[in-house]
Amino acid sequence: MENNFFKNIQKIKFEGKESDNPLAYRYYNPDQQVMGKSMRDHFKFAMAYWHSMNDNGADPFGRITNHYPWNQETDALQQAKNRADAAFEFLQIMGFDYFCFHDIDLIAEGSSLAETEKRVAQITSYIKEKQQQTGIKVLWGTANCFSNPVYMNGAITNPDFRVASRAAAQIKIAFDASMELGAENYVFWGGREGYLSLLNTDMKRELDHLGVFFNRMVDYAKEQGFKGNFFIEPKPAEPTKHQYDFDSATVIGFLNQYGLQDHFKLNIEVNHATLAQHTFEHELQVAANAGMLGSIDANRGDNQNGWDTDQFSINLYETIEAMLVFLKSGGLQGGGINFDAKVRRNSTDLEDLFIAHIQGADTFARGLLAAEHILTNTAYTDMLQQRYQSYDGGQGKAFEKGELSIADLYKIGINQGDIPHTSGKQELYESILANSF
Ligand code: XLS
Ligand code: NI
Ligand code: NI
Repeated sequence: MENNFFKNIQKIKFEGKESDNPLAYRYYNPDQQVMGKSMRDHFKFAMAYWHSMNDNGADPFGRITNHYPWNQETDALQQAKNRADAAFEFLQIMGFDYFCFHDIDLIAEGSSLAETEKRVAQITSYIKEKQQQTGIKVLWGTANCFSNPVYMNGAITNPDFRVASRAAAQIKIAFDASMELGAENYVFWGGREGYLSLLNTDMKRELDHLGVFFNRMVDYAKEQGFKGNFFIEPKPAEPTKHQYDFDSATVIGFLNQYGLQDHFKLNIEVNHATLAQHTFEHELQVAANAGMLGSIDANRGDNQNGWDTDQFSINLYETIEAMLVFLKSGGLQGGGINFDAKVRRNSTDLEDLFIAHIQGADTFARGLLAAEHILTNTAYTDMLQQRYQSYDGGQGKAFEKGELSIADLYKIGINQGDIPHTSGKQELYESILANSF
C-alpha cells in the first residue's frame, strides 16, 4: 500500500501494554479472543467520516485551524476523491474494517438537491471500487438533514410539507447510496427534529409525521431488499433546544407508539447520554432491556461543559461499566463502535488523528478485558444473583410470574415481622470495578 497523505505513518500494530510507542496499540489486539469472540468482531471499530476527514477545527468563535491536505482541491468531485483516498489510507493504517458517513461528508452539497444526488452517485461509485480493493465496509450511512439552512425549522418534522418532503427525498438518496456501498445499517439522528419553542409548535402533529415517515422508510427498505438494521440515535438537545429523540427511554416509547419496535434499534452515543443527565451505561442498559442495543457512537463529554464536545474515549471507569452491560447483554445487534469524536481545534498534527483513534480503541479494549475479568474471575455475578435470590423460588417467584394477587401480597407483607437491613454493598461492587484492570 502506498500512502500519499500519511507518508510517515506505518501500519499501527499491537505492541502490548509495556510499549511506549504512541503509534501502537497497547490493549487492542484484534485477533485476541474475549469470551469466545475476537476483539475485532466484538467492536467492529469504525471511523466517522465527518469528524476524521471533514472537520477543520472551526468553532463559533474562530476560523479553520486544520487545513487537511485532502480537502484543498476546489473542484468538488476531485476534492471528494482525494478525501476518499485519505479515508481509505487512514483506515488501512489503523486496521479498522469500517467507516460511517453522512451523504454530504462524502462530497460537498450541490446548489440543488438534484445536483447533490448526481454528486453523491459519482463519489459512491468511486468509493465502491475502493471498498472492493480493500475489503473495507460501511457500518452505517445517514443523511445530514441539519446543516442546510432549509432545515432550520426541522426536517421531517418541519411545519412546512415542502421541507419535509425535501428531507424525505434527501434521506432516500442517502439510503440508496448506503445500500450501494453495502452498509450494514442505516442511522437516523434528528438534530433538527424537535422544537425551539412550544409556543409555535404542534408537537403531536410533528411526532405523528415522524412516525408516518419511519413507517414508510420500513416499507421502502423492504422493497429494496435491505438486510441491515435501522437505528435511531437519541440526543436530548443541540442543535435544537428540545429534540424528540431525547434519550433511549423516549425513543423506545416512540417506537412502540408508532408500531416501529420490530424494525428499529438504538445507536447510543456516550456524550448524548450524559447530556440527557444519564450515564452511558444507563442508556445502553435501557436499550438492552428492550432488545434494541444496536450500535455505539464512542466519545466522551467534558464534566465542566454542557454540550456535545465529542472528545475521544479515555474514561476507563465509564467504559468498563459500559462493557459490563455490553457483555451481559450479548454485545451489539448488527452495529459496532463508531468513533464519533474529533481531535481538538488546536491538535493540528496529522499524527494526532491516529493517536486519538488508537487511544479510543485501547480504552474499549481495556474496558472489555476488565469487564471479562469481573464477570469470570470475581464474586460479581454471584453477588448480583444473590441480591435477587428471594425471587428465585417460593412466593417471590410466584409474584414474579404474576401469580399473587394484591390480597395475597397483603397477607404475606403484613405477617412477616421485622425485616433486617440487607447491605447494598455498593462499595464492594466499586472495589471490584476499581481492581479489575
Ligand atoms: C451529533 C450526532 C451525529 C450522528 C450522525 O451529535 O452524534 O454525528 O451520529 O448524524
Ligand atoms: Ni453520533
Ligand atoms: Ni453527537
